[in-house]
Amino acid sequence: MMKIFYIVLLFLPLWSYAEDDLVFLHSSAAKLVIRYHPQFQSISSFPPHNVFLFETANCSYRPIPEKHLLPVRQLILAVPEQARVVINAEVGHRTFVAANQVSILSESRDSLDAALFHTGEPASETFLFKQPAVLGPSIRIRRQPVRLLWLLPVLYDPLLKGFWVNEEIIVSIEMVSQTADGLCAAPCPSTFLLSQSPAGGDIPLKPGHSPASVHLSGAKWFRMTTQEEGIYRLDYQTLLTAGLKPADLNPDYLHIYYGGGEEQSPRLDSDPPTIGEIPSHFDDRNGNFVFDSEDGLLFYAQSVSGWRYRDGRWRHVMNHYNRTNCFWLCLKEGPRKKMGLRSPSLQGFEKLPSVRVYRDRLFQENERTLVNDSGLEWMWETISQPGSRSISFAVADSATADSAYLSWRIQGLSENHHLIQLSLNDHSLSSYDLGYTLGLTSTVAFSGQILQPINRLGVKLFSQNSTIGFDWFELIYGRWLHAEEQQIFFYSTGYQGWTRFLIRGFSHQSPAIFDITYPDQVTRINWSFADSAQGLVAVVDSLDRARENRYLALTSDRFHSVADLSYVPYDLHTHLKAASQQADYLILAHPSLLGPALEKFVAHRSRCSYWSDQSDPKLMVVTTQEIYDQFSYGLVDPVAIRNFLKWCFEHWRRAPAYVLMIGAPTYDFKDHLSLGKPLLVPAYENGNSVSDDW
Ligand SMILES: [Ca+2]
Ligand SMILES: [Ca+2]
Repeated sequence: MMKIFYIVLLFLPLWSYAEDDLVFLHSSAAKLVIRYHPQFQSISSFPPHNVFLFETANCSYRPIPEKHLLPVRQLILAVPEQARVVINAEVGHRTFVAANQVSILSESRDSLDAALFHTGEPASETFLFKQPAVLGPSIRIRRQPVRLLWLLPVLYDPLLKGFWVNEEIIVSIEMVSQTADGLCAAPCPSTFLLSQSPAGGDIPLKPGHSPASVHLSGAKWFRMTTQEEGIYRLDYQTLLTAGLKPADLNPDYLHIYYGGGEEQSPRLDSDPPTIGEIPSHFDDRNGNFVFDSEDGLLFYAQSVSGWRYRDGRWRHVMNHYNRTNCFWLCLKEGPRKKMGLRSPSLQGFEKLPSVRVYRDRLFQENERTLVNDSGLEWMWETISQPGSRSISFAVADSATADSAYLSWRIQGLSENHHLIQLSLNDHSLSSYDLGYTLGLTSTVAFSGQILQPINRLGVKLFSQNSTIGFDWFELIYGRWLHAEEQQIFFYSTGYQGWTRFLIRGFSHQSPAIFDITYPDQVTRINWSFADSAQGLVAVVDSLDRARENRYLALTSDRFHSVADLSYVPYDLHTHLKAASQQADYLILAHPSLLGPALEKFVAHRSRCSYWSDQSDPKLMVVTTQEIYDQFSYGLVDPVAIRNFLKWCFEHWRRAPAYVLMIGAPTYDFKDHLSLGKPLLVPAYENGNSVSDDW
């Protein structure tokens, strides 16, 4: 049966005073999107060091001389008993006013909680000033169940001790049906009846698409491959190519998931991998909450081999099996995880000392020479006695004077003592006596020896008949905050409290700034031009000394586009993991090997004559990609295959008695040797041997 919902909006009481403050951006089946421009009497002229009086007066705009009214908008929504209202509010441009410049008087205790103020700070129990849109409890007006919705133009910031004055609030109001068990089902088809006042009179609606007109039955998954670290923009055309109609999709239903990009632990008792939602930002160019051709969904992508912040320090990790990373688009109902926005007041921060140098980290590991034919141990250089190697690397914008740290790893490759000297640009850094086939990771501090742009790391071996390998190095050094080609990654290492970073080098466009310390907590940061003629950008943030933030500042032309978005025809959480699965004979093949030959083989093996004890033998073909999707979040990993087989034996209704793997392994997983050997089914390397006993 079709349920008809009506959302009735009533504006109380003197609604006619400001008729342009509410704009209906969008209305559709069960959704309404409104843009609210609070009509402050003098929002643009808040002079400093003056006392202002905000008055909470509902949406009454009675002009009172010398009072700056707080134009709280009150809307009334007619909500059927079986419906639930989902509110989502975002604020646009806003201005900061310090609390000591404002005093607040509440006049309307009948419908709004009194905003109790003591010394310029709101009482903790008031909901006012905490979020831009607040939904009141369910009440009845003439037997009609309704909810009150307040749009609040001023938010209190306890950290900065002051108020953000919102010049724009975009609020989406969505009705969803509520089933008996309290879960949210598909949006109910409905019609809007909009009324300006109890006396009637419809507000004309602007024509537009109907995002909620597409019904989603369960989650739909799409795989995305990312090549390098950065901000990716999933655009209209890519969604279209994947078979979606972006304009019909609710942008809130586009969820991005990610598994961490790292190799699985080979331990048998390790926890199964999980994917989690990461924040995204809907780049809605025309602000209509519809995914138009100019719009995009932004998210931050880590690289598979790169920096991770763990246990209070930055570490470089290496994924031995993958060069590219895997992210997921999940289309499902319910609001996606949104990227937060840190928006410190940029006024008054000129007085803070400005930071122009940061500690950068450079990690280089070149995988050129294989040790013992083991795919996991590659060396950059091998050196035999007596001999030396020089390794060149480039450093940009180094700020000298500061001390720097160099860490590296060397590996003994012969049964001798190895006498080694390490130097940087012909200055000796340290000497070692390394025994036999041991490995050594060491760090040395130094200052003043970094050159620009080319540096030479020297490794000299003195001992007779010995062989060593040079594995990797890491350099931590002072570097100027200078964007290269409109992009810079930088760290907050060593700074604390309110800090102002001054970045040079942004020339032709305004950058976007992201805190990318944790991929599941990526946040945008507001900034300002300290000097727009020079492209000097000021980023202000409050820093905790115990946490080394990592930031990415870049212009939009440095955003990467998602090159492939491919539909996955199964649910990532249930497909191969379902307890109802069964197979007697499991065939595990690389997707490129599916085809007539394999089909013929399956038909052949399915004949009952091969199976003395089975009248109905079950053969099943599973691709390596299906296994990766569910057991290593989409990445190539031999541990995923082992863990999948373990899962079959522990959970399936009928576990396979036979497993046939079709494909071939190679120890050159990432094709360092450029031999072009495909990695069809990866094998687990333990030292220099491949084994199934692990
Ligand atoms: Ca749009
Ligand atoms: Ca290596």
